[in-house]
Amino acid sequence: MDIFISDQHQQHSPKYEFYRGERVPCFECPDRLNIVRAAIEETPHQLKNTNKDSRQFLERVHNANYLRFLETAWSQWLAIDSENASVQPFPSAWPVRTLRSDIEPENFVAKLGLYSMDNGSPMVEGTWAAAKAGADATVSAALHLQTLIENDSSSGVFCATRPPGHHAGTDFMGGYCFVNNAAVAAEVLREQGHAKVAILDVDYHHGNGTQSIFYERADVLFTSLHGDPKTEYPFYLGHADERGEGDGRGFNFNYPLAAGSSASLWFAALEKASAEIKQHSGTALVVSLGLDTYSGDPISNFELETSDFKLLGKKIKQIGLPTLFILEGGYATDELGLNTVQVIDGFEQN
Ligand code: OKP
Ligand code: ZN
Repeated sequence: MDIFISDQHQQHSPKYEFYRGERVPCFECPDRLNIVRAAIEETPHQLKNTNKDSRQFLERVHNANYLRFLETAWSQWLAIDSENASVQPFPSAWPVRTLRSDIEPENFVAKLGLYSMDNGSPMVEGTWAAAKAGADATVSAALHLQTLIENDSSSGVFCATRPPGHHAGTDFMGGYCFVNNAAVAAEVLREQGHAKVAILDVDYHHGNGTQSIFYERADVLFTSLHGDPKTEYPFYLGHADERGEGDGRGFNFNYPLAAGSSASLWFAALEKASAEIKQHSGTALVVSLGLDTYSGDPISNFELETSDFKLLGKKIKQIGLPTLFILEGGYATDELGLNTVQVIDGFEQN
């Protein structure tokens, strides 16, 4: 399988996030992708160039005000005080019910709240460069998949990027995510002539951003297995009764599972999601591949073991569509490389 790894991800290296009331070292860290890269370099899989420009696709997925904010956030932060260079900004106020989100405030922290769903996306000077490079890698991978499809409809391509993307919506960041790479990938495949693209999100956390971006569209099917939002992040989306709206009605499928669910329950839900995808006559599949379903993940609570990731790759292959894997979460850093390679091997070994 050909592999794309974002080469600018290390520029996004925040020190802290908030966790259970404390400031702790970030779970979403550069070592994650360094370890994935090292594991892939031990395999015969080829590393490809990630240099396509994602701009036009980012503009389809995200609104202009939000993209402008992301691009200029760091200079706005420094403009408040040059000593902010060594400080991470965090939002502290949000325009929830009854408050107005139609006027962009001038205050930087107020803007940060307007464009965030939580305080969980720490930002540093290189965040935009890393997020943009991740989207560039995604576009490069999606276009490459298209060239492979012309020869072999069962092809797969893997794109390893960070920060992840699936919590980011049209005009907000959240949960470590700034730009929605899976949505960018789906838009590229649509433009390449796929009338219907399916997304399968297997990250532990519901892909609220991806769901919301396509919620009223019939051309992109969204399916997701995840920890039940009644107890698990992102809490406010991801329930089974969310089936899409307007043109998108019937094109959204959530399979929430109780925290602590076994691997066999998880694979049973995967069968259901796969059946929906097969029924929808899509011609390409984007997998939001979170590996935080691993039993050893420090912030998640499913029970998949390393060998289960090989089975996951095999099951995804059996869906029978050209497949683009996009890395999302996975915070058991030491095992992330091995678990990633298992998915790739499982997909290839059919
Ligand atoms: C991102 B992805 C917030 C701490 C909790 C939420 C987890 C984000 C997971 N201050 N963070 O889906 O793996
Ligand atoms: Zn996750």
